Amino acid sequence: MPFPPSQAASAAPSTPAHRAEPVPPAHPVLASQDPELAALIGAEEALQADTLRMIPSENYVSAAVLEATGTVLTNKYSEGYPGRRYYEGQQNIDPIERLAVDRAKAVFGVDHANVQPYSGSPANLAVYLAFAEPGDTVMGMALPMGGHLTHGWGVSATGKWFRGVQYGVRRDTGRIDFDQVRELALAERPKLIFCGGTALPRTIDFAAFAEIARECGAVLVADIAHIAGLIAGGAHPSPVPHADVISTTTHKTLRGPRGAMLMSKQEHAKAIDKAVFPGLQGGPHNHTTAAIAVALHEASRPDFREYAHAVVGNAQALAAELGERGFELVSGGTDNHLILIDLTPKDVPGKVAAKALDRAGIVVNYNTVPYDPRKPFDPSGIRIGTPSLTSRGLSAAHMPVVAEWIDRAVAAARTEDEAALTKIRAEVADLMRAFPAPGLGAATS
Ligand code: DSN
Repeated sequence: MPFPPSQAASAAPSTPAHRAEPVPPAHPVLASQDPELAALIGAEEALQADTLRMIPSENYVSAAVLEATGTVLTNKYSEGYPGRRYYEGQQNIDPIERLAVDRAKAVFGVDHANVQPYSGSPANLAVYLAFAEPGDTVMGMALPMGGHLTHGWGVSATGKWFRGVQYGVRRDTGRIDFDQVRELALAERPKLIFCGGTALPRTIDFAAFAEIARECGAVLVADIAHIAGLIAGGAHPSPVPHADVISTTTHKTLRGPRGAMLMSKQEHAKAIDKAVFPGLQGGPHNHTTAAIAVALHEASRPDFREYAHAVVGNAQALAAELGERGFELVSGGTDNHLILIDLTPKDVPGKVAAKALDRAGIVVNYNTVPYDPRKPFDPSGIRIGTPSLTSRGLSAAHMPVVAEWIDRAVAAARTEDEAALTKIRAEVADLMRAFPAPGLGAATS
């Protein structure tokens, strides 16, 4: 579901490009004091308003989340935790952090929540610090299979300082190979097993991972960064009570500010807190903490459940349309918010397609596909998702035209038809004008 009207920026016009009146600047103080920067922010607002944003890890936050992010809370140092700080003047900060923690516990049904990690990678690093020693074996999904850098991949600190062993998906189904996960886990006895990732279009079987982790004595970490909003909205099964630790960013499907949280069973609470501060970080970003609290409040409402289900419904409708147009979808479709497309049969490399789609006003990222013969910087696929367009109110009824645009843009990429891309861009902007972006101000378009 789109944001209710009260959550969209009140100044957001429905047809901004057609206004005759001069548009007042969205950030008047910034515009007068630093026009160069204000112009860049204004241009980004216009870009986010006019384009079809389909990077599955992106979204639009509400005006309320945006407001909380831009507050005086950024002025304050608060090393420590509520009631146990190393700085004075925490009269307002402590209740703000407690609110965020309590809301996280309620939304996800967990014993413990830490809302201080700066983002997903530091959150995951804190998990290593809490449960492993340098050189220990850890296990996660290989990055080119859909995992994440911080799940022990070689170029990341987690793969340099720990011994990463990596599982993947089956070549025939594109789904996680649980026989391999189990064999590897029992042979290698990792301290940590990560499940979750960045390019997994299918439901994660947390119970199956938990059984394997139990068998080999590992701590199971569910990295739900991509699907946190779907879980909060009941559109994906929860890792509770299967995972020992849950790691998530707050800015993807959860629709909060750029930040992260670690959640756990009570027995791990102390270890997690100690690892985040003082183990890894200094003062928390209080403006982010406040905005996380706002986002969690929004995520607890019935309309968020509708939104989460609509994200999945839109992705499935789009996958079906793309399938009919001959696109090869990894695993054959999607259960969640993202679709991974292998463009090999379309004879267009992922990067070429992503850049052409960008010129057509459809913003995606190029991505490796499982068993990709091409290099990560020039892979075979693109990754697309529906969180942002769902936040703007697009429904399954719009997915045929979205699929058609993608199809036409990929064909234009192959034939280097710039005019076709320009035409699609105009059509995209036209549709997006009817769906004002939540959170964006008066300077859009
Ligand atoms: N960069 C994020 C993504 O796009 O999936 C993961 O950290």
